[in-house]
Amino acid sequence: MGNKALSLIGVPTDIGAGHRGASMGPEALRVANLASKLERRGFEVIDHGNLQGPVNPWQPPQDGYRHLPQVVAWNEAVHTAVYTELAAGRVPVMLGGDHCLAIGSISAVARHCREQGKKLRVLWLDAHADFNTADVTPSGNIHGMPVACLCGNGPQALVEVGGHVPATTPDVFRQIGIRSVDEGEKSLVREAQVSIFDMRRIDEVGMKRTMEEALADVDENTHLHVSFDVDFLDPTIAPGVGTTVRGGPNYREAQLCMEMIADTGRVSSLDIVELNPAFDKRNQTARLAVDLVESLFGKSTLIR
Ligand code: B3U
Ligand code: MN
Ligand code: MN
Repeated sequence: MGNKALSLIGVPTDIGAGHRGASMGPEALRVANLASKLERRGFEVIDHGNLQGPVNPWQPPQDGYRHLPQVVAWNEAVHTAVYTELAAGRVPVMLGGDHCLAIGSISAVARHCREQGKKLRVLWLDAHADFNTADVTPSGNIHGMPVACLCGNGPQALVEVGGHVPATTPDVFRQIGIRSVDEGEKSLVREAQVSIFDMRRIDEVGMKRTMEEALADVDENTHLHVSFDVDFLDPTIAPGVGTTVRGGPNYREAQLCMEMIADTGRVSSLDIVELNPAFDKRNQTARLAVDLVESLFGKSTLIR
């Protein structure tokens, strides 16, 4: 891990989600001692506190989207904050918040990479592909749409966050742990040729080979962004999310996944999203997320 300067950015919103409560995620991660645990690992951590944005009006979808203007406002704030930290040479760590915030964070990372001549890779750890559009979404919830929006397939106001359209392209993504893709969404990911390492693939070849393949073309010039949706994890170990999907990676598989990402030494930005304390028990999912993020930043159980 090259860059040891981390900036925590709280994004306390559930504006894109189907359940209330992810807005409490940032505080749950702080209560689970994220900052001090990373400091103990030799990182310099600045906690910038929480971004602010519109409250959740809890309305039904309009034209296929729930809370579109509010989602835009949150993501503009995220984009600015992330771009500022990257420009200052720091590693932004988003404390979410629902997964719609990835529109702001990844558009900022992509902008930074364009300006710096870096190659962008996004590891999307999730049970879901988050590639829905207004036409195919079963819910209107924008946390099911960020990857599509980032690739230019979404409402103009969201596709334009950060100013460059599209913010990025499907080939930068490597999706891992996927096991819930809606019918219409399946055709879209197929058409866009998104690289998906789904749970069947992980079951068949194991997490080691999966991660070797997902990380194959990461090189010296790569900016690696990790978008960690906590529902990636099996619900038996991570109940504190709004949309649990059974059959996710277990503790050891998740640890190996994080350790292999850490081994690249290229992690340069991170989203921790969809943690929902309203569904959690004694903050156990937040503590697990912190444990895994420590591994992502180089904590190793190996004796070498
Ligand atoms: N694909 C479904 C469910 C969903 C997506 N992301 C989450 N849930 N967390 C949808 O509503 O788009
Ligand atoms: Mn997600
Ligand atoms: Mn998900």
